[in-house]
Amino acid sequence: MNDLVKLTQQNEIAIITIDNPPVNALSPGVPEGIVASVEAANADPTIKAIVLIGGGTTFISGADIREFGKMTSGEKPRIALTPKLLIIEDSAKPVVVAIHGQALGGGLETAMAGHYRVIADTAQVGQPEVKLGIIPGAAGTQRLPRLAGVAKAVEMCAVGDPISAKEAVALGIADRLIEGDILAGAIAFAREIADKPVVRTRDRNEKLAGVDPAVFATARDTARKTKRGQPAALAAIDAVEAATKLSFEEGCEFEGQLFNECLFSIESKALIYAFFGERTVAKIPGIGKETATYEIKSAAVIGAGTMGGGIAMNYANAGIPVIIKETAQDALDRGLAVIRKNYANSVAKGRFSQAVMDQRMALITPQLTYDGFEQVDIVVEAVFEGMALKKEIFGTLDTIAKPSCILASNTSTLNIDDIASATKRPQMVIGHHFFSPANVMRLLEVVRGKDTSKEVIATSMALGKKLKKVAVLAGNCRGFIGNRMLHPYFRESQFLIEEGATVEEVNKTLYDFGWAMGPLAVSDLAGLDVGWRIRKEFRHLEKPGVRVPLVADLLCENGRFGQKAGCGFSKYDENRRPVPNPETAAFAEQVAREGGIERRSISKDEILDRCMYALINEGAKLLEEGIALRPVDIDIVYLNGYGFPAWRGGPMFYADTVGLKKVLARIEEFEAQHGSDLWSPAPLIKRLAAEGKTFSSYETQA
Ligand code: 3H9
Repeated sequence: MNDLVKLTQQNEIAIITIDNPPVNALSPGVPEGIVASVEAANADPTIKAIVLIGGGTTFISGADIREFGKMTSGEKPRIALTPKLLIIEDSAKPVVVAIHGQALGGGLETAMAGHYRVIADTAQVGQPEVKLGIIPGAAGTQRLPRLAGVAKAVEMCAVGDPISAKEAVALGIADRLIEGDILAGAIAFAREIADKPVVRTRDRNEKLAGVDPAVFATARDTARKTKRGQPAALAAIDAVEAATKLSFEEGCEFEGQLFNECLFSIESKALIYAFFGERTVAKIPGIGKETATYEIKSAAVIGAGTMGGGIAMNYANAGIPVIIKETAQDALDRGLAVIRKNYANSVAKGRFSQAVMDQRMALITPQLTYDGFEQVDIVVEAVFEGMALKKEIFGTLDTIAKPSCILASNTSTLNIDDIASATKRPQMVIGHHFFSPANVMRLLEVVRGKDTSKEVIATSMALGKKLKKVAVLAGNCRGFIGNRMLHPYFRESQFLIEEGATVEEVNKTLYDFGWAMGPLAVSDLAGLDVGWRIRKEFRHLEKPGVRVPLVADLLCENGRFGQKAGCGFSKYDENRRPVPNPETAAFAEQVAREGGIERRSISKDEILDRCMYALINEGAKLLEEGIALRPVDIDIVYLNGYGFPAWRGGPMFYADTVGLKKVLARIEEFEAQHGSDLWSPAPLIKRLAAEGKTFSSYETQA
């Protein structure tokens, strides 16, 4: 029919195949090709039924997301998919949709416009639009409740997670589960139903009646909590509710209005930016697809603490056998017990079976020696942050590991080149900075040293994907991307309490902005002693006369190490709920008194700007230094490792939405008040602001 959609025939069955790799998105030409094929099949008297299928590995992954930006910029009119789907649904000959891989968003909407759906047992279907800050825009909110029932449609449209083929059949979204060849199964099904009268999904109203209004109220409550700041979730619920109150046509009209409002929102722009950003960070300038990679078939982790155990789980989850080494039996036993407990929790929650847990546990070999290290393809060191110990370990590894073995350190702050200097193969040494809990958090900072080879970097990025992480490449500096930026952000949060803000005000302001937790709450959770230990190690680098935050140190000196001690910036009750800690206020007053700091009441705006602009200013410096390749790398680090709200796109995207001129003006105000050592504006911000540009216009210098 066109380059993207082919019409072929097997006896009395027409086969429409979408051929738009890699994921058969509904790019311009695809919906038109499907419609033209349906019309041609209807006009052909030899055809009795139609099969619609995706070529390659999947059905349709949804609308072409790249088109949305063109629509909001006015370059293109809004995609009008709904009327095209009506033509499919109005086909006089039955349309059987064959789903393999994924039917997502517009893909599921297209499938639901068919009269029947058969589904491969490994396939998934879903309405993930809410994750892009929009709602289904091609009658998904109207047809899905007619097939799956209202409660499930609300959940699928407001939460956005896909469901399995089995569940799709159980719910009535699909009519038959196919094991084996999906096309053959679809053709056989089409022959069975070819002579039956067609029933349009939009006429199937049985599941819309008698819905308990609590379904919508509960979903709205959940959405307000779990999708804070994201109006699309509430809009999706409104649109599904409309299906129970309005005719199909009116419901589609209402859905269309809400879709438009969402599409033009800043939240949607941010989430779409984040979607493509996750894929952009995998592309490293100068390290193309032609770069050779090492095969990683086995691994070893040194250290069975929280990080080491979590890292070992990642390897086992990916089916890679992993040795986990400790120095003492009791530490090894403790580490293994934690791993076992984590897996058992997942089994109890139904995430996977006991058999899967057994397989994963069997891939983990606990031991106290370096036996077998000569065979593994990668070693990840995850011992505590001390340079001397790390160097000793890397020196030992250098004598044991095979030449092609990658030597990775999970350090969060230490210099990778210094660690590499303990070996005779610095080209094989790299940072693999996982985030706690390492079996849960998606971010992996891959830190390149000055001698790390391209092949080792390419292997690390590919390995990240295999371990189901979002791998972001960072340069070597203290704290790399994430923790280096966090330093001034945390600094300001403490300065604010020294100057008169309360812990609760600081935490709430940043939480209300959208962060998963306020900065002082994060410090308490991570453990104040961690930073205290690092500060002691780096004290010699502090510039005399420059103000440093002191409250956390005072808390640590008094054993207030944060949540684990029941007390840090806040106190924690038996349910780990924070309550104000009067000691913190007293320490803050003491620091202010001794340091000649004036105490005053501080506005929410100042709290937000001081913390956010400290973060952004440091991010700009990282770009200038080449530590971060592109603003999007910083944003993806913050979205996946630090609880930054995805619907704000990340710190650098947020700065663009504020406007760099405004950001710069505020940084200059803070510089005047607090001095250039703390607040000198990044030259990059000055330059971009002067040129009227944004971070998104920044071209990598790599
Ligand atoms: C929608 O449908 C709205 C409707 O209601 C209609 C309104 C009118 N568009 O992720 P991968 C690219 S909204 C354009 O690495 P995987 C992706 O950027 C949409 N491009 O593969 C990448 O490009 P590159 C609702 C897309 O196997 C390449 O394909 N649908 C799209 O790990 C490979 O992707 C969704 O939200 C797209 N829709 O995962 C689904 N999808 O190679 C979004 C992918 O240049 N997609 N690309 O970097 C996904 O969740 C995953 O891509 C998928 C495959 C699970 C499909």
